[in-house]
Amino acid sequence: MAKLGSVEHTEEKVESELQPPHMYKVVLNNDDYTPMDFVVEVLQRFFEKNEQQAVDIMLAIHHQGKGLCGVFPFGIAETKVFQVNQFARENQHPLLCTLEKA
Ligand code: TYC
Repeated sequence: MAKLGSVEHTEEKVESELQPPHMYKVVLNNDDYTPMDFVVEVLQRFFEKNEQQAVDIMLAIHHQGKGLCGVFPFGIAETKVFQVNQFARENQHPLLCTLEKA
């Protein structure tokens, strides 16, 4: 039995210790105003894409409405969303980055 404040470990572990972390998709959404070059820069700067990958993802978003940037544990996904939306606002673009459960 796990006791509060103890380091005791038995086979009766809490579920969170046994399961892999829940993963979240970080998604970019299309809009009519954000320049294509800016979206390509975001994909390279925040999602470690090379230029060809970034252009391909940007065009997929432009034609299909949204696109996958990466899949991360919640804390990392949340931070990426915050940083991308902050970077877009700082540059006066309406680009919207969102989270979806994977
Ligand atoms: N649709 C935008 C344009 O024509 C380009 C764009 C692509 C915007 C992807 C957002 O997530 C986006 N300038």
